Amino acid sequence: MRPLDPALLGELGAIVGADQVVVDPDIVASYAVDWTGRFQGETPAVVRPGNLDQVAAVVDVCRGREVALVPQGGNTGLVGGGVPLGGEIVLSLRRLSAIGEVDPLAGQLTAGAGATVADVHRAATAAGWVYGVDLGSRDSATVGGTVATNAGGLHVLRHGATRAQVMGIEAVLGTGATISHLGGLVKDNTGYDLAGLICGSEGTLAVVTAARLRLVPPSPHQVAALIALPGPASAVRAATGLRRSLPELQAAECFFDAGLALVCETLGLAPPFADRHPAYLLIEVAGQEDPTEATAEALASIAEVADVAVATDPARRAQLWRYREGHTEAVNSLGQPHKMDVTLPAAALASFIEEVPDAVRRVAPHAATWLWGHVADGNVHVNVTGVAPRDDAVDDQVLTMAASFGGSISAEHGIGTAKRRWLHLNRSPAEMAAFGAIKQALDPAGVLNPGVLFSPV
Ligand code: S2G
Ligand code: ZN
Repeated sequence: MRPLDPALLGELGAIVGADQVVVDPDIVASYAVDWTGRFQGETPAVVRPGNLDQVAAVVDVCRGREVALVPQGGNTGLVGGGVPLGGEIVLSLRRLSAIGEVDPLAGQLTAGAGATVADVHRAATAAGWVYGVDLGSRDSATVGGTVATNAGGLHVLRHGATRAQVMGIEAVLGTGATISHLGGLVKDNTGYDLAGLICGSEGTLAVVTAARLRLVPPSPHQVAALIALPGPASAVRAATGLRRSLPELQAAECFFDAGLALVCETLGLAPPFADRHPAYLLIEVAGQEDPTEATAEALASIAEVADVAVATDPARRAQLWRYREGHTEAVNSLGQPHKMDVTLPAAALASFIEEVPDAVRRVAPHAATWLWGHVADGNVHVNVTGVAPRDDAVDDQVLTMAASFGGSISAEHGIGTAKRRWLHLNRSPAEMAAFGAIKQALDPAGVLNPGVLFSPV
């Protein structure tokens, strides 16, 4: 890796402090690879600003010198969108971790981009509220990263994805301009929704430095239930039925026999039931009153239930969730997976789940396919192991199949660099041209995450 131009190194050090411009190869290496290990880049330096003004100054210097930046939060991304695959400088937002006081009347807080989702949960809970986004990587995923990717997670069914929580944003645009609109007004129809645009733009238009987040009332009574079903179609039907009969349903997750067996084996867990079953649906119901009875009644109305486990106490609920949340770790133990996070129309979801393993085998006979996901969102996580990291034949097969079923090639993980060659399957030339016009307007020098969404010029 070519070292950074000494003049630029000096300018950056003058902005953030010499100790916050890291060039030691052993240290910067961890910022240059994603946590699955599949996307390995390199960077001449990691720059760690401590406040908004420093972020703006760094963007301005790099913009002026046309030096590319990859904004990075907790580095939990899964599509190669937060690591320097083109030798970019890494702009780490982890130091911007302050969280403001919870506004008790509005039920909102302002969090710095470097605060973790878990930090926001703690701040909200301490003030008698709840933050509506929750995901497995909560302890390392940051507010900035989850805003940049419009992260979904486990409670989209009840509270929406990150974009639905964002009431305002502070960010440095690729033009070098700073926008700060953090008032959090619930109704604010004053021109373009810049927060909504920047949310999900994957660091290609602006560097998110803070976000105003809405909070939701606590639901102190929670019940989890794991039900065994004869197959994907019954899991989809059950999820829809439970959505209708349980208004306080806040999670509906599905996984399947092979994945559960792998989780139990890898994590040393006793299986949930005496027998193995083709499909499993894990639900969570949460309300101000105890929902156990309503949940039991709703489950009793599902004819195909082969077995059921219901949990109210936190430890037992956590045990049931471990079967679901352990999938990522268990699949990773087999080696670097190819991760395809897709959304299907409800009517096509079950047939996609049933057909995708054979589709994978047609292009990779020795690969293994692992499926799980947020069934009420139509979101399936297709993980394939036993394929070389750079061999993207299975990616092509799965993403093309999802699009052919009327689905999206990215549900919640974004496009990053990994999926840009398939973006045309979901977006028309007119849409891509609009994307390009927006990119040109907000990042005219093309220095913000140049390899993400668009192929580098
Ligand atoms: C999930 C987490 C990351 C992955 O399990 O909901 O979004 O794909 C995923 O392993
Ligand atoms: Zn997910």
